[in-house]
Amino acid sequence: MRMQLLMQASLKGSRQVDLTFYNSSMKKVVHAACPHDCPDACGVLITVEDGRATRIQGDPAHPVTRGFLCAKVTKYLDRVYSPDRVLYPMRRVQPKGQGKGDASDFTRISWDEALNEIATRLRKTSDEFGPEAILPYSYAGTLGMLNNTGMAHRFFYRLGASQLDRTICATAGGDALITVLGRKLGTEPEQFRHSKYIIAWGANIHGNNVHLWPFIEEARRNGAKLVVIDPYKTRTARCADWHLPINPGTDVALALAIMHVIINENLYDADYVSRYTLGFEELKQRVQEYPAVRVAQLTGIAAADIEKLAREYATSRPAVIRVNYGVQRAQNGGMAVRAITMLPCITGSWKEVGGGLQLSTSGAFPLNKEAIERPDLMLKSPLGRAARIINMSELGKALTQIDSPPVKAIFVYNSNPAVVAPNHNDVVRGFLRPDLFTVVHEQFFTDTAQYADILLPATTFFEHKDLQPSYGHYYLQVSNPAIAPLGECKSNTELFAELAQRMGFTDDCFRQTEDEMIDAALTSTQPGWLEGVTRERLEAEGHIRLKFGEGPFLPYAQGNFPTPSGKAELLNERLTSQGLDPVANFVAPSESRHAEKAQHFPLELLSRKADNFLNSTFANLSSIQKMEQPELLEMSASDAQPRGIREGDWVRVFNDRGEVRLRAHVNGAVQPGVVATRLTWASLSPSRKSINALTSETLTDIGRGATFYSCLVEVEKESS
Ligand SMILES: Nc1nc2c(c(=O)[nH]1)N[C@H]1C(S)=C(S)[C@@H](COP(=O)(O)OP(=O)(O)OC[C@H]3O[C@@H](n4cnc5c(=O)[nH]c(N)nc54)[C@H](O)[C@@H]3O)O[C@H]1N2
Ligand SMILES: Nc1nc2c(c(=O)[nH]1)N[C@H]1C(S)=C(S)[C@@H](COP(=O)(O)OP(=O)(O)OC[C@H]3O[C@@H](n4cnc5c(=O)[nH]c(N)nc54)[C@H](O)[C@@H]3O)O[C@H]1N2
Ligand code: SF4
Ligand SMILES: [Mo]
Repeated sequence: MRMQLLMQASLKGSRQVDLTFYNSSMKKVVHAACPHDCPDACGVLITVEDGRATRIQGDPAHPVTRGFLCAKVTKYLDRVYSPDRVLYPMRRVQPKGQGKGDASDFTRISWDEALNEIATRLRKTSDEFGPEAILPYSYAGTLGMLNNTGMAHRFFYRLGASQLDRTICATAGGDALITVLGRKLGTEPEQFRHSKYIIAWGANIHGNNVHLWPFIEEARRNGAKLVVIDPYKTRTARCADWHLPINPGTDVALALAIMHVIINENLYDADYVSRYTLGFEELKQRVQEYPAVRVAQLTGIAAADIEKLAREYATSRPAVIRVNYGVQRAQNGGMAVRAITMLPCITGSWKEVGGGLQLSTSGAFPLNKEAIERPDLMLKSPLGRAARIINMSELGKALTQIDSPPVKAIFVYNSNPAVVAPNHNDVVRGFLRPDLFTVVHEQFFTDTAQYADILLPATTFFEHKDLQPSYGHYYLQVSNPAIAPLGECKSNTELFAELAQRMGFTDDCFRQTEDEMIDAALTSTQPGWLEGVTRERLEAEGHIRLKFGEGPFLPYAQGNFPTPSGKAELLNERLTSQGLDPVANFVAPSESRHAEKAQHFPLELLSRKADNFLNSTFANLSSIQKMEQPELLEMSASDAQPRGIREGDWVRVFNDRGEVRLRAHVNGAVQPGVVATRLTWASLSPSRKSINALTSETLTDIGRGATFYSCLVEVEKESS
């Protein structure tokens, strides 16, 4: 698939398009798109000289990227050309868990050997145990549409492998948003500059969504107020006008209390509510159970502050909420997002430029997923039906408990489950099973790679082509390859196309080129907002804004909610069948300060993402490590003192699932009762264990998601 490379140079905003080949001696600038799991989906310009990338910069022409990149991707050349890249296929030679846990446990083999061995093992597993004994495990290493799903989905569907329910990040909030709005749409980032009141709700904008920040700064220069609701004092919180440190997992109560004030003080938009919402009377009744005085006790936020927040939010116009996924990593996170999403529906702020709410914009891209993923291929598999579904947030259980059939082969790509999956100790126990055949396709020798039987080298986005949507803005991009693949790296697309041939899958879709796949993704029977968007245009223009008509995008200004009722569903009876409240209510997470378990493990642990890593990605690069201290456990003085813990002491953080070692940092980042640390590679942490040794496989109320932020622990000073 080394095809002609389309290059683009940006000269004072005008773009020149030229065709050339790899290894051209010319200096050229290639347009790509950052595929990492980040709402910003930046437009990227890569300078290539003599076939080697020499510079990376943000595309100045991209209206959200605006010419800059985050600190980690600014250093991307270090990642692409890192001496630690996996460059060749490898086979394990030391028994799992008995070697050094590094590349010396492996020997180099050819692609031919690797693919033959994988095909043979998968066939054997399928014959002996049925194809559902094979489990693909992938998440968001790349969000480029081709390499995120594409050939891999086709391959595993055709094989009849177990389906993976990809719940580890966003299903609680995403599904909850849909219960109110019908679709994952939200305020476009460019409109934030027009807001007068901005709430960052469980949203670490400075760290995780940095391209929204300049729009917020612009709004603030024009008098807007920024409020942050987060149990952790993020950099965003430190820069804000008002930080409300909330007790973890209590946001649903806060949102209901805000609506209590807004409704009882008649601050809602009666006209908008009556025309465009369903269930306002039921909501009105429900919020009476959430007066500010009661909710103050749950949230730790003073009643007067709750009332002030409600009044300011309802009367400042326009007011916008950036709610991010942090809120929905609590057990009751679905209900929290549901209740927060109701706020602009009762104030009517969806009508205003700079109003509304953003959780995700991903529902706006009408790409032809069926054509890219081909779920129909399951019918051609030996099963002849849809395969069973395994929840990725219960990987530990899947590898150690499930039978009929047990998981006998796991194929990991785009993910590092030996770090990111909850209940790490069970996950590792599963990966150590000698009878489990494990394939890992990776760019680096990650913690998960340590458990591979066959390790395969993967390209980075510098080395392959893709189609890049976004979950934080409304621009679609094509990402062009800038350099030839390093070593013997193959993209996910190439790998699964070749493996399909070895398996004897003759379906035409396994022979599609990247360009044909992109064309297929753009051919929708209902192009809607993609009207007129072609690959050729994307290649020529770099990015294209979805076509919503002229002017700012206001999807719900006149209702038009894509829900079954056509209205914003403040009451959703379909929730009742799932045993949930059809409006919204507060149920304390089973791991929170309100739970019985808190008697033994009284501290709420937030194992957050590092601002300069991306989940576990980047954690192994020395130039990036300098910016983070993931070995720290941040805690308040009032929790440290009674435990005899002082700044810099090594501590044991534990619960009934596991323990890790960290170094105490007694600062003002968290309130009493909360401790915080950052996600990093297990092999790079002091106890060589992921922080997820402490988190559980309990699932969220809505969306079967992971509950990383509902986690109780105790901390004690390490005896010296
Ligand atoms: N630099 C960087 N950027 C990233 C990532 C990264 O790892 N690093 N990850 C990417 C990914 S995968 C995602 S999903 C997005 C997610 O981006 P965010 O949703 O912003 O993700 P989190 O960092 O999990 O959570 C945001 C904030 O929620 C807070 N929080 C935790 N519990 C609660 C609670 O109960 N209530 C409230 N109100 N707040 C709470 C956390 O302290 C955190 O500061 O970011 C993406 N961008
Ligand atoms: N304790 C705790 N745990 C968490 C979270 C948390 O906040 N706290 N966050 C959760 C969230 S929101 C998420 S989204 C998940 C993230 O879970 P993952 O999506 O597994 O995230 P990463 O750790 O970034 O691992 C992605 C891996 O994919 C690889 N990769 C990148 N591009 C490619 C490619 O093109 N091909 C192949 N084959 N591989 C590639 C990268 O090198 C990297 O090792 O983690 C979850 N886990
Ligand atoms: S990680 Fe996010 S902010 Fe950084 S370059 Fe990629 S898309 Fe942009
Ligand atoms: Mo995520």
